This record gives sequence, structure tokens and C-alpha cells, in this order.
Amino acid sequence: MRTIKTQVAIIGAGPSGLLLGQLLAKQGIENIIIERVSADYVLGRIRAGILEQGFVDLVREAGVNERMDKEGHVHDGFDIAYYGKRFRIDLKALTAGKTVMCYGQTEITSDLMDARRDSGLTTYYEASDVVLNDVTGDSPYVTFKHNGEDCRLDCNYIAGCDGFHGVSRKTIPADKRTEHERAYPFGWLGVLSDTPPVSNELIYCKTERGFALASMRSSSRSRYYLQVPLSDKVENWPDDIFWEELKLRLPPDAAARLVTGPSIEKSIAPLRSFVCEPMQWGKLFLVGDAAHIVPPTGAKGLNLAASDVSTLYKLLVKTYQQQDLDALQRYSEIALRRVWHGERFSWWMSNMLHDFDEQQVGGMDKATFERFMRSELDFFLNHEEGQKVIARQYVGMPYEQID
Ligand code: RFL
Ligand code: PHB
Repeated sequence: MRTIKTQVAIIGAGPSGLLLGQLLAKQGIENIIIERVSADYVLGRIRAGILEQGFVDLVREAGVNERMDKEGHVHDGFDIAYYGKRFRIDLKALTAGKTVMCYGQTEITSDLMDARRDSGLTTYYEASDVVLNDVTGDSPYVTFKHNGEDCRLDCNYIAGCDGFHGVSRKTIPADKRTEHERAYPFGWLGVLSDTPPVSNELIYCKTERGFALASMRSSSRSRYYLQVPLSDKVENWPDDIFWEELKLRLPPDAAARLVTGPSIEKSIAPLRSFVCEPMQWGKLFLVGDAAHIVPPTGAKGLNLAASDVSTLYKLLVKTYQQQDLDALQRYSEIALRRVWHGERFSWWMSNMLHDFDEQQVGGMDKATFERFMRSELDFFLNHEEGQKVIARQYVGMPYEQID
């Protein structure tokens, strides 16, 4: 058995784990990351595209902002189109100057991996049999296999950044955690293509045929999504069928501008709202998708992960630099306050913009629910106060001060 020692063991090298590791290292707090798959596999997952200002600031604090600041695009607004109507949410005007940044999760992850390697920080990729031990005791440790060798990582604290399917959350005994969940009866079929986007801002579209989203990664790379039944398969969507259906769901002017081309990635993601409470157990702290999932409609998943990272990072700095050993007790309470804001916003946006194919939604028949949601859209989009409510949440609620 190989024994290694660090201050903070981080489980998972997704954006949460990598960003936390970089921030801690900058403050002189040692950390080691253990990741189940290879770095290439992590980079192959196409996910988020929209970063809130809080996330951008945190990346800058970590000193990994050079490429993001050069290649990321600031978006001042986005469109919501429904049943022939179209509204622009002018984020900048409605929030006194706030905006979001369009820069792919893949790019951020790649930048963080490069920075970690350049700083000489250790990551064990392709680790198996990861087990968190003695989490409520004084000497927690993580055991795992790496390159056929049994390893033991002794540490002070464990950050569970291992996503929804990881081991960290399940380490908290079932009777000590509460899980809140809403699974939606549809998924998003996503396509990435090297074609110019139909617009220079995102368009969220509600139609009788279901939801669609026109997004992008750059001026030459588009990301589109279609709402599809949960039972659907990627094989049912050859490129030409995808483009045809997208055209039918986009507003006419955007459809006319649509440039099609071969897909370079195509996948279906189920939609889920999920929160695990509390987000800590002894010396274990859950971060990002390990603790909560949102449907992507509000562009909040990665951004909530970033606010967890920020909270845990600041509390760990207080613990190590000010010997404030009680600081970390506040983690779950602080993190969950912001998480529930993001959960509610994402759930609300998902309800308003999708076509539910369940017989019953929210205790009423589908047609009645649909009328409520149309009325909700009419109400919020037709006056500035309503638009402000959307804009304020889309750019992201402020991070709580930690003193
Ligand atoms: P990740 O990215 O899932 O990373 C977890 C890592 O942990 C590893 N792991 C393990 N490691 C060791 N031992 C184990 N037993 C392990 N089990 C798992 C995994 O291999 C993985 O590398 O979680 P993290 O870091 O918390 O990051 C969360 C984000 O990935 C996620 O919230 C966002 O992608 C959500 N999301 C979006 N968020 C936004 O803020 N804005 C968006 O525009 C946005 N769009 C999206 C999205 C997610 C999507 N999908 C596919 C769910 C669009 C889509 C389609
Ligand atoms: C994306 O570009 O992948 C994206 C953008 C906004 C969302 C969800 C996904 O709400």
C-alpha cells in the first residue's frame, strides 16, 4: 500500500475539483485530486457554455483567465421566443450593467488542467475503487487503486467534487441526508457543429413542437438543443433530421439564417432538479453536481458549482490561515441558500418553456398547466419589472460575504 499525505483531498477533476484545487494552491493549501476517468475523457464531455460574473471573477482569482478573457464572448442579453412572440432580455440594462460570458466548460476545464500541470500539482487520473474513510473522525483518508497499486491518501478534509454519480454523496449515511428530486419527462438532445450561430445571442424557444435552444461556443461554432422524449435515442436523430426539426422550432428569421453542417458531438441529457441536504458530513464537503443538479434551462449548473467552490475555498482559507476551526461548520448552510435560488429559477424556467407530455403536471391536467405557463410568460415578459426578475437571476445572485 502506497501512503500519500495532503491537506485537502479532492475527489473528481471536473470544473469544481480543478477550480477548488487551483484556488487552494494559490493560498498555499496543499491538495491532491483523485479522478475516476482520464483527462481526455473529462474534456470530451460537452456541457455548459454560459458563465456568470461570479464564476468569471473566481477564475480570475485562480489566475487561469488569460484564454477566457481573450476568447470568451460577453453577452449583454438573450432572447425568449414563444408562439410567434419574441422578447429580448437586456441583461445589461435590466441589471445595471451585469452580463454573462459565453465560454465553454470544456475550455475552462482544459485551462484549469494546464494550470494544474504547470504548477506541478498532483492529480491521479483513472483511479478506481475510490473509498472515503473515517469521514467523521479526526483522520479521514481516501483509498483507491492507481496503475494497479493500492493507495491511501491521508488528509485533513475531503472535498467531494465527483458529480452526480460519484461516491462522495453516498458516503453520507442515508438516514443523515435528505434528497429532494424532480425528474422531468423529457431530455435535451444537444448538437455541436462548426457552423456560425444563427444569432450573436442565445435564443430560448418555446413551440408547440417542444423547446429548442440556439447557443454557441464561438463565432464559428454552434451549440443547439431540442427537447426530446426521455425514451428517445441519438440514433433516431441523424444530422439532417435534427436540422429540419430545429428549423421548425426557431423563430422564422433565425431559421432562415441557420447554417447546417456535420455534427461534431450529439448526445441526450435527462433533465433533473436535485438537492442533497446537508452538503457536509464530518470532514466531507460536497461541491457542485455531487450535491445538486438543475435542468440546464437557466444555465445554472456550473455556476452553482462555482459558488460552492467559492464558499468552501474561503472557509478553508479561514481554517488554515486564521486557525478558525469552526468556520467550516457554516459551509452547508451558506451554500444551500444560493443553491435553492438556482434550483427554483431553473425549475421555473423549465416549467415555462417546455412542453410537458405527462397527463398530470403539478397536480393538474397538462392543458391547464400549459395555460398557466403561457400566462406566466405573458406576465413576466410584457413589462420591465418582470423582465428584471428574469435578468437578475440569469446573471446570478450575488455570492454571500464570508467574514
Ligand atoms: P462534473 O463535471 O460531473 O465532474 C465530476 C468529476 O468527478 C469524476 N468522478 C469521480 N472521480 C473519482 N472517483 C469517483 N468515484 C468518481 N465519480 C465521478 C467524474 O469523472 C468527473 O470528472 O461535476 P462538477 O465539477 O461539479 O461540475 C458541474 C458541471 O459539470 C455541471 O453543473 C454543468 O455542466 C451543468 N450545465 C450547465 N451549467 C451552467 O452553469 N451553464 C450552462 O450553460 C450549462 N449547460 C449543463 C449544460 C449540463 C449539461 N448536461 C450534459 C448535463 C448543458 C448540458 C447539456
Ligand atoms: C450551452 O451553450 O450549452 C447552454 C447555454 C445555455 C443554457 C444551457 C446550455 O441554458
